[in-house]
Parts: sequence; structure tokens; C-alpha cells
Amino acid sequence: MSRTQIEQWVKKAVWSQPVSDPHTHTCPPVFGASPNPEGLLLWGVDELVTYHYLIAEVFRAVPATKLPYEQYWAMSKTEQADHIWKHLFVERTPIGEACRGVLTALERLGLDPNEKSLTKYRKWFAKQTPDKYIDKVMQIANVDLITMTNPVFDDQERGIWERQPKAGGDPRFAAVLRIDPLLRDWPGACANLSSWGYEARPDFSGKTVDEVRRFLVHWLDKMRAVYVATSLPPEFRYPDPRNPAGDRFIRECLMPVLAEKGKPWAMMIGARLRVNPGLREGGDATGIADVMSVINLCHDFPRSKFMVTMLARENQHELAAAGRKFGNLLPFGCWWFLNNPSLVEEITRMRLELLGTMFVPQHADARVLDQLIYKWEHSRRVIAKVLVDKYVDLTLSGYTVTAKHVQRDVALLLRDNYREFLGR
Ligand code: FIX
Ligand code: ZN
Repeated sequence: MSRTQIEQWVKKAVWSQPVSDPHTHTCPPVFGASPNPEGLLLWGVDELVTYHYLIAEVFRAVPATKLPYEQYWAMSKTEQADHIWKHLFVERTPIGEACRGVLTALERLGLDPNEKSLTKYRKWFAKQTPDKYIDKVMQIANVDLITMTNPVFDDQERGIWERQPKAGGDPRFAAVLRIDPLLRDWPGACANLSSWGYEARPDFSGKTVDEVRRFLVHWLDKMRAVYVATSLPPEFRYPDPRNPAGDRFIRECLMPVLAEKGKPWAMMIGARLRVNPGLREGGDATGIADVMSVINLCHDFPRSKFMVTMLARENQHELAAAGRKFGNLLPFGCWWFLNNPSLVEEITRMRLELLGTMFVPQHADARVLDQLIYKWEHSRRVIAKVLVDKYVDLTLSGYTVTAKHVQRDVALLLRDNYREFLGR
């Protein structure tokens, strides 16, 4: 079995396999679409170029001492995009991953990524319509399912679900009940719940447990959510004697509801929010979190399912090792600051060696629809490279690798492991 033959099989399998994307921040046009400032569907070149990763980067090129944050935020979206294009794509080489991604997306859409201004791109995008453009992006990216992030505590998001009966009806998308405040700000979350007619009290008195469960069930059913997700700080611990309310919420509300519904909890651990508030969504940082807390949850709730992605590179090996101990733990994706070729390669290679094909290597985490094109192009390239090496290693042990093995494995990694874990 030659390396060249294996490379051909892997290339064919990885690029032809439709991906079911486990985590994005995009949504169908019924949620409103840019350039409507109220629109939750972000798409097109001005959104691509003003991605919060690039906002953070442009403030390295033109520091806030020269261009105060508020002055940037007072600019129009077009002016912001022109500013970023000038400083990161024209006056500097767009060699970073977030810049390179924009170029890949433009190029795969049939546009020349070497323009010195955004004018031509804007003319092209002005001819697109959101709904058809979603199909185009999914076709280019070869994505067959886009999993959303639906933060129910966000007034705009909740309002759409309450006003739009069709909010969850687009078969291209799957909803996710995102409930961060319940674990990041329990008292505030209880105040919200009370204002929505749920008798929830921070001290768990009265009918709090039943009412929080009722809230979770209501929104899981309304959204037909495929899982519940939370972003958690590096300090998250389970159990946590310093946060008895968090422990009680997990034990008495979240776990029973998810067990009843047979749905996973996606824990996204390690995001330290707004370390630089001036950057707004781009102002978050990463921190080393506690894998033992994940182990405790997998051990204490053996019938529950935990999808876990962690933000610190330092947590990845321990998380993969924990995955060897618990079949109800599914490591997924190379999240955020890890979604760079060098780290995707390191993490995917390690996961294949520790977990075989029993994990989910990537999620796009796209905030702008068009990013699906580059996030999956760049990830497929790295996943293919690692798979070739591992199959060659296998042949050196005398195993006969076939095209069928490769196709089956790639389907597991890019679609079936995720869908099976959801029970779909
Ligand atoms: O919590 C999350 O889902 C994070 O992915 C986002 O909050 C973050 O801003 C992001 O989009 C990172 O890529
Ligand atoms: Zn995300």
C-alpha cells in the first residue's frame, strides 16, 4: 500500500464527505439578516472583514491610543471594514489565520482575493440573496447541517422564537439551547426567569427546581434543540463548594431534564470574557480549566452525554485522556484560539492516537455564514494530512488499509459521530 494511494483515498474521502457542523453562530434568514442591524444572520464581505477576530487584530496594527475604541465603534460597518481591509490586507500581509480565511472564502466564491478595496466584492455580494446564498455556501463548504447557537437569555434571540413560529423550521439548521447565565450568573438568571413567569429563586426556595426544569423543557421543546450548551469560565468546577447553586442547578435541574430528553450537554470550557471590554465580542481570552470537573460529571451522571470542547491548548491532552475513561464524553472541535492549522494538526493527531476515530475533530464556530467555506476548507486540509500519516503508520504495522476503511472513518469523524451522539 503506497503513501500515494493512501493520499488519493484520503483526499477523495475528506473532500467528498458532507460535514454536519456541531457548532456555529449562524442561522436562517427568518432571524433577520445583515445589513439589517437587527439581523442575526451575518453574511457578506463587510461582515467577513469585521469578524471580531479581525477587529482585535486591527487594534494591534492601529492601537486604541491612535484610534480609540469608541471612535471605531462609531464608524459605519462599511467604514470599519475599509479600515480593517486597509491595515490588515493591504498595508500588511494577511498571513494570520483569520485574514487568510477571508481570502479563502472570497477565492472559493470565485472572487479575486487580491483587490486593494472592497468595492468589487460589495458589488458581487449585492447581487446575492441570503436564502440562496446559504445554499451556495453549504454547497461550497460541503456542509449538510449547520448547528446553531440560540442564547435564550438574549432578548433579541428569544423575541424571534416567541414571534416567529418558523424560527426552528429550516431543515438546513439545528437549534441549540444556550443557557450560559444559568451557570455564569445564577442570581441574574433567576431574576430573568421570574420576569418570564417562572418561580425561580437564587436560594432554591419554593418551587425553584421544578420551575427551572419547566423552563428548560419549554425551550428544548420549542426550539427542538439538539443539545444544551454553555460557555464556562476557566474557574468552572464540579462539584464546587464555592458555588453550591451551580452544583444544585446541574444536579437537580439540568441533568434530570437532559436525561429525560436524551440530549447532550455541550460544555465549552475556558473562556474568560471581556478581558478587554473595548473590543466587545473580540475582547475574550482563554484560560486553563479543570478536566477533573468533566471527569466528575461523566462519573456522577453515567447515563448523561457530555460533548466537551476546551479553549486552552494545555487542556487538550488531559481531555483526550479523559475521553478514554468515559464513553459518555465526546471531545469535539478545536475551539476559537485553537482553530489554527498548527494546533488543529497537533490536537487531531493526538486524538486519533488516543481515541481512534471516536471523537469529533472540528466545529466551524462560524459567526459569519461565509466562514463555513474557509473554516472547513482549512480544517479538511489538516485532518486529511494527519489521516494520511496515521494510515501509513497502520500499514507499517502490516494492516491492509482499504478505500472503504478510509471512507467509513472520515464519515464518522465529519458527520456520524456527532449525529449518533445526538441520537439523530
Ligand atoms: O462561546 C462561544 O460559543 C464562542 O465560540 C464565542 O463566544 C466566540 O466569540 C467565538 O465566536 C469564537 O470563535
Ligand atoms: Zn462559539
